[in-house]
Amino acid sequence: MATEKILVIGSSGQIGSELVEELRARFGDDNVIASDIKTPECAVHKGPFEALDVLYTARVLETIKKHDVKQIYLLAALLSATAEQKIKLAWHLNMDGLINLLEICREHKIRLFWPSSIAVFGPNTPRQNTPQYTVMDPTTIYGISKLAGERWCEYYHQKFGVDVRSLRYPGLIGYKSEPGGGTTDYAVHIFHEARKHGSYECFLAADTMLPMMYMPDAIKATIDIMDADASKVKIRSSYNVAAMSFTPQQLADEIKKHIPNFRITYKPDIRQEYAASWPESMDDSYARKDWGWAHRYDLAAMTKDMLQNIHVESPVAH
Ligand code: NAD
Ligand code: AKB
Repeated sequence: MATEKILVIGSSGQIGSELVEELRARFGDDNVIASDIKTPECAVHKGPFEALDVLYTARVLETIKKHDVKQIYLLAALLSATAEQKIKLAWHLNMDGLINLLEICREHKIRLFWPSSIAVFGPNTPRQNTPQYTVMDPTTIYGISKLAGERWCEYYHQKFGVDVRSLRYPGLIGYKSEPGGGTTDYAVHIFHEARKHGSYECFLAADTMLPMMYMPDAIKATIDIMDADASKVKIRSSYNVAAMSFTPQQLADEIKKHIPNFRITYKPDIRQEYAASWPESMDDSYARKDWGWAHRYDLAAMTKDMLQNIHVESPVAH
């Protein structure tokens, strides 16, 4: 049977650039169409690329038809910190982008992956071992758009049978790509600054515990849920997935095991407020039970791998 054609929308971003690389390794370069409003800088994009604005429905449809696309990963969005600065654009992109795609996937029977976030939770959510089903009262426009998006996904699945699959990603950490304007970005920047300057000024407070995941695990979770038998994907809003939780201080202590003179200082900014409303750790037992989710990297393994792969000349540093 021929491999289904896959379209990744938002492929030049932190997740997209690594997801495209892995999808192409698994399914072949020509079967994975990268697309973004921004031209890719990454050498990874050796296969097909389409310049595409997800809000321009006619162009999305033209691309789908041109390549006979059967699966879409929709990654185009504004993340928490950027979204707070551009609330109307964030709502427009994060909501209308999704709704356009749900409608297209309904009409053309396309399987859709759309990521949610730990930002769907809020100050009245239990913060430790946050359950799959619990109070959700997000305080950021990003979190509000993700929560509304989850409801749209479930609605389109229930009413129209759209095969939409979703994960509530925690903060994602990787060395290959730059994070795109989120609150958890410190956990990437810290490694580049540690290598480059031996020090880092953190925009979150020392004891801010957040759920995090190493990018190889996030990519694996994403492809695993898309490849799972439909009967196993029982939750069509979005699944909690987890790997590790740590504070900036704990991450700095782990980095010091490799770079003993590393120094961290703290200057919390507005992002501290967003982080303080999010979970500290997540209960992901539904994902583990339903479709076999399992993470590989904990704090020690992730830190070791990040530092092995980041060199002084690596481009990501803030
Ligand atoms: P990113 O900002 O790095 O990448 C988003 C990409 O979308 C960018 O390349 C951007 O150019 C593109 N884009 C923006 N507007 C577009 C448009 N109109 N049309 C087409 N492309 C457009 O974000 P990311 O970190 O890769 O996140 C991808 C998804 O995962 C988002 O939905 C985000 O909310 C979600 N997520 C990410 C994290 C994380 O830690 N990175 C955590 C939770 C959820
Ligand atoms: C952000 O910080 O905005 C993202 C997320 C947790 O959704 N990394």
